[in-house]
Amino acid sequence: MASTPVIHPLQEDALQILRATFDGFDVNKDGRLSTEELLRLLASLKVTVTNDEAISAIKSFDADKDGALNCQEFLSLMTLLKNMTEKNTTTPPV
Ligand SMILES: [Ca+2]
Ligand SMILES: [Ca+2]
Repeated sequence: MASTPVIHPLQEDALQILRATFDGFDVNKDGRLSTEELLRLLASLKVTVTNDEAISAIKSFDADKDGALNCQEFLSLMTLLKNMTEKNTTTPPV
């Protein structure tokens, strides 16, 4: 109902945003993000990765081994990225 900031990992709202982002950056509309498309998407999120890092990220999440990320694979990647970002801002238990 009320629009709250995204504080929980991947609520339905966040999923919808990510799906829309995926669509927006899938330039050739083949339903997959190539390395180049992923690089542009991450850059728009202010996540700077090298070409090599993008390739290895795709490899790690490429469940069906087609060399690109489909929407489901992309969501897995973004969940991990989000968790990493959140860990950075959380005080680790001593
Ligand atoms: Ca594509
Ligand atoms: Ca794939």
